[in-house]
Amino acid sequence: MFNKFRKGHKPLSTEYTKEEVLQHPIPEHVAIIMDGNGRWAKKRSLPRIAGHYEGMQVVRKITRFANELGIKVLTLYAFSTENWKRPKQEVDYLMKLPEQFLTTFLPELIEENVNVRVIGNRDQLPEHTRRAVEKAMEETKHNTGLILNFALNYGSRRELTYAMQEIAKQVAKGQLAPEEITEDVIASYLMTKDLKDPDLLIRTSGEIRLSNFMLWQLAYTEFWFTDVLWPDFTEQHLLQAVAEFQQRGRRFGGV
Ligand code: V07
Repeated sequence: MFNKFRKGHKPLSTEYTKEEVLQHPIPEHVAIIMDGNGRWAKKRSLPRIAGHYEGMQVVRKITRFANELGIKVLTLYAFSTENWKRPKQEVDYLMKLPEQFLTTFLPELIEENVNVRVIGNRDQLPEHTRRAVEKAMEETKHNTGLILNFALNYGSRRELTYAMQEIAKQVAKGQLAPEEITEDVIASYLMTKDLKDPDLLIRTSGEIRLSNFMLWQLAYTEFWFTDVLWPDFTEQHLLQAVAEFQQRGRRFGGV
């Protein structure tokens, strides 16, 4: 209580240990908007792509730790449908990261029983990127450990639009009555159909918005925002997010 604040006015947040956090229920599905890679690089007078590279190393580190904590699904927003508007050379570099990540880390992810998945439109990806992610999905599809789910060329409105088109086709064919369109039916047309909704959403880098990420799936999710830039994100930050999640009462609109 008395030392909750430093001499200045920066809140001194509590450090948590893994053991402490493991004494309470762990969120099953954690989703992360990994923002701040470009800003991290700019602060160091490095090109933006250096920030993306560093961010990729943090993905590996946090994946390992999430698995250790017993998190079942980790969804990472790697590339949005809006990210194509960035300079071509940055997009070209970003499209090499899935391969680079998988070339470096797939053997150890397999060793750790990780199941790699991708949500998003793969058809618009460069051939080399699509092949790398499809190979990883194929090689890990029977793994029963952490589901490492990358949102790659993902946009939530695009996902919902596509779902509505598919449902409308069923209705037009007379195979589905409008009254039969339930929440469960809609969820079954989304790219996350095999996953439970996220329990916890983390966004780094101080932006307090969703940026077209999992709009349907985040309806009851707890949000945790931090000013920390993604390349500076550590295991301790994840522990902090999970610990605060554990302290919040979740009532699903009930009492
Ligand atoms: C990307 C690194 C993390 C920070 C955010 C932007 C840059 C890992 C992947 C990836 C994607 C699919 C896959 C395996 C790895 C990735 C992109 C960007 C486009 F199957 N990191 N990372 N993909 N960054």
